[in-house]
Amino acid sequence: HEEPKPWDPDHLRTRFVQALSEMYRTEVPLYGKLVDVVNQVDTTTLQSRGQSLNDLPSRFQLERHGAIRLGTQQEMRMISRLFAVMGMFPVGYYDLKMVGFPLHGTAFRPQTEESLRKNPFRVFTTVLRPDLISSPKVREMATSILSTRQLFSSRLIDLIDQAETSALANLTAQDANNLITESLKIFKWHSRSSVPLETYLTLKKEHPMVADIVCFPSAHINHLTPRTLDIDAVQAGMISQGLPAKDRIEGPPKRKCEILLRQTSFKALEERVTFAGDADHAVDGTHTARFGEVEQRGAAVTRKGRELYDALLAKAVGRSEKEDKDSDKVLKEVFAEYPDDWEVLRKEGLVYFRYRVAEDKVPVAGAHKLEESVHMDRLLKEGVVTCEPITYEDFLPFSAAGIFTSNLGGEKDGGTERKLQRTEEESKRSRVQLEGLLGRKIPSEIDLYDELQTDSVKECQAFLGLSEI
Ligand code: OOG
Ligand code: NI
Repeated sequence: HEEPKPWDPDHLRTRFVQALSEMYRTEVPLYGKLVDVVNQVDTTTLQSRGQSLNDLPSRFQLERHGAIRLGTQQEMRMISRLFAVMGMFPVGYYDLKMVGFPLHGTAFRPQTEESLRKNPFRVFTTVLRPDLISSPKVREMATSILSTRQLFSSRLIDLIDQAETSALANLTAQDANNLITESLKIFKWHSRSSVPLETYLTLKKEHPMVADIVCFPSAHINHLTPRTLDIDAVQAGMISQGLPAKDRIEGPPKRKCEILLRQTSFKALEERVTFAGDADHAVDGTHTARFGEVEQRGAAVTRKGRELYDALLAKAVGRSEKEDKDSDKVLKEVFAEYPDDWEVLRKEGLVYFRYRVAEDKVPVAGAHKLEESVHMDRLLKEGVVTCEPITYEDFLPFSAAGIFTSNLGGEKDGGTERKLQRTEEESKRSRVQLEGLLGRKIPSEIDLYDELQTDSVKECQAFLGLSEI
């Protein structure tokens, strides 16, 4: 067993999420409580399957996602360089204008199967789009305040520069420790706002997100989400422990074959903040931004599977608005149309699978040696190849909107449009802008799953010496 090198990106990522989780536990004690509920639920769930926590793949041990909101393009560029050092790269474009927020972004996460297996930590990272702030006065105010913010210490910038340019072997374990410590500062909560209360209120009136982004010296992480095996039980557990849970779970309804992502949260805390004033006239106030979230991850769906999901979700939303019925009941009814059997999901091309040769069955496979091509269905039937659904590693913007909205406490004033909008053409343009900023294409998550599936089929094909599967 070899010690990981201090600058191994997968190792750095794991150390970083461990440190972040510790920091967040002290900052938001309810997060610690939620993690405890998740551990209890997962232990019970596993017991009912005759298993224990140790039977889970190691990636489950500390599986988290976080979210941060940045203010400027420079900040976005720098964070992408930092995340790259930790083996996290942009995947998927999320245009939150679609759900009424003046932000867009991407998820930074590991992209390879191997890195994901070690630790799939991901950060949903958005950046403010001043062009979507409708009031010129507020836009000017926001950009001018942000122009002087220093999110990254000069020490951190040096370390990132070094990690990019010199051989990683030249960097010491101490440098790696410093990288973690300096990085945490970006995500840390500050109870002291960098602006006076009046400025805060003006920005908040425009959009609460704008105030959250602009008024603080850091990009405080606004939630750190654990993954659970049974989100319905966690929801019930949160309620019974008196955590201020949101009233429904976002995403698909409970199914036998879980797909995509189901999420719920507890309401954002109202936190004390001191606002800047003239030297001795600092003013106390509050800010609401940080909340708790938990998720259950299911299978990655294909484009066809995603279209079906989006269509059924829209149908369910439409119906429950019209009929004024319990939305979970409607969701369940509408999703009866979504096949709920792995073999059907596979054959209809709705879900992505990872195929593997069952090596102990290879003598049987030998029987196919001389054949040009064998259909996958036959290999699976004979047990020569096995398959398992690929886990969905990404996000669902409409679920995010549901969670955002439950945390905004129904505030509806302000000029920035908060209604759902169709913005496909525009989205394409803003995506290209973000790609320009990051200096790389943002792969679509679906293309990555597709590649994973295709590669796994090719591996089987090569192993079995077949010309085609
Ligand atoms: C981003 C929310 C997105 C999720 O789970 O969908 C997200 C934010 O609050 O800034 O984390
Ligand atoms: Ni989240």
